[in-house]
Amino acid sequence: MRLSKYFLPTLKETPAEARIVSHRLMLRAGMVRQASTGIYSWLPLGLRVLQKIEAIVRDEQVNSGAQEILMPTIQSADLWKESGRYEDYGKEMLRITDRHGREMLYGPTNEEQITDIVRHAIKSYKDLPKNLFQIQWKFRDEIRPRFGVMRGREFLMKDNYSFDLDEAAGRHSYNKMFVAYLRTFARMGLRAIPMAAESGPIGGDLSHEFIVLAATGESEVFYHKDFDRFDAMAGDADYNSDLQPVVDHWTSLYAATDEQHDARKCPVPEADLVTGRGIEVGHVFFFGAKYSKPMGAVVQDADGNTVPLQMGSYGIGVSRLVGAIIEASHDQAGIIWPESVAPYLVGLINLRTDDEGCLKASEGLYAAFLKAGVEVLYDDRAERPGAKFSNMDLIGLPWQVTIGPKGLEKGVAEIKSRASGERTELKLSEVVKHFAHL
Ligand code: P5A
Repeated sequence: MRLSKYFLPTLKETPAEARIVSHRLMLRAGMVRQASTGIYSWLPLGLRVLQKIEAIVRDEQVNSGAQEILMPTIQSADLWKESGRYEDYGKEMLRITDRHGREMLYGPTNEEQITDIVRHAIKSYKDLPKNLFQIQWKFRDEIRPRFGVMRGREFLMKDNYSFDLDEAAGRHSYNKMFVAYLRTFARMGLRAIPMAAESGPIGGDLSHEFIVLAATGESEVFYHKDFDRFDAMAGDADYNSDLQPVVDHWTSLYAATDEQHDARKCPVPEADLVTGRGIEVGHVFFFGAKYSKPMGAVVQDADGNTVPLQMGSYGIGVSRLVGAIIEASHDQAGIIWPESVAPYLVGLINLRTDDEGCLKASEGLYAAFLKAGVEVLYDDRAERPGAKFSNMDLIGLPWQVTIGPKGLEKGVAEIKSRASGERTELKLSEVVKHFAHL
């Protein structure tokens, strides 16, 4: 993409309404624009990141054996009356009446809707287990929408739902998601710590939140200092094997959010306890028959008995992750995207559009990048070098490739790593090959 043509409405000033760094940087880098309180439009640069995150989430869901579906955003209130949650959900639910006076709602989550689908389709233990996921917009009329996309009213969630015959099988499905979440967040360069959590309006008595540590996180968190020595990956555990040891390993050390933590009962001596802040990027629940029983989602077991399905639900805040990744990875100059979610891998900068040699070399490189399938944003604008550099630093692409008259005399381009700031030179003929291999 040529920057001269790109719709990238960056801001010079720091917007006054943005209180945390990710919100400020997303507005300044032209990634999103607020439409109304807690509701955002995604502009080209922001949407690319959102889609990269979505792709990783999807890939890890599919790897774990889950199947993708897409449910509507608007639901009928009738289903929620069946489960008993219609009244309980309170003001956070956006309620709508259609032209026939029917009560509808914009889904804040989809337990009822998926239970309705499954109760009509699954009748026998032979059809189990099943795990269905979607990546779909949700609406929660949050009392305090804030921090940009981190606590929005409309937000993108990956939600999935597992269906099993008995509790042991349900627990295995829960463990699979636990492992899938560890892998998902690690691929985005995040360290997410699973913490025992309250299940709140979703229900059930087994639940973990996945928390990314960040100074600006909404939750106060308490965890054992040895977490710092845990490696980020969940290993290469096979999804068909017993995953309880992996889950036990990750839950062996104390970790709790302020909702759960009680200083008087905390088993960790003060000297070993770290207090910090965190962002909840995922939340998993096992709630057995909470929805299947009142909604009549039952199957026949091997002995011909009718039993309610054992269910769990699992959420990842896809749009929240865009903010969380920025909170975890930025500096004074702007965003530092991990390669896996970067909107483009390379920012190509032509320092002198008025110099024929620079123009020719830059255009040549740009064409070669495109041919090699390297994602590149090409600053071909007639701007000052300083403005170009600060713009590239702000939007945070992992690599900057600069063409200038001095380098060209030696036949080289300058390569800068956004993360380390380290600069090297590469022969022009080597540049595309170098990035095509990353
Ligand atoms: C699990 C999937 C659920 O809704 N039902 C379906 C369960 N869980 S949850 O914890 O309430 O939400 C899952 C994740 O969604 C993100 N999230 C939000 N992101 C942005 N703005 C919000 N207002 C918001 N609320 C929830 C979080 O990442 C949460 O872990």
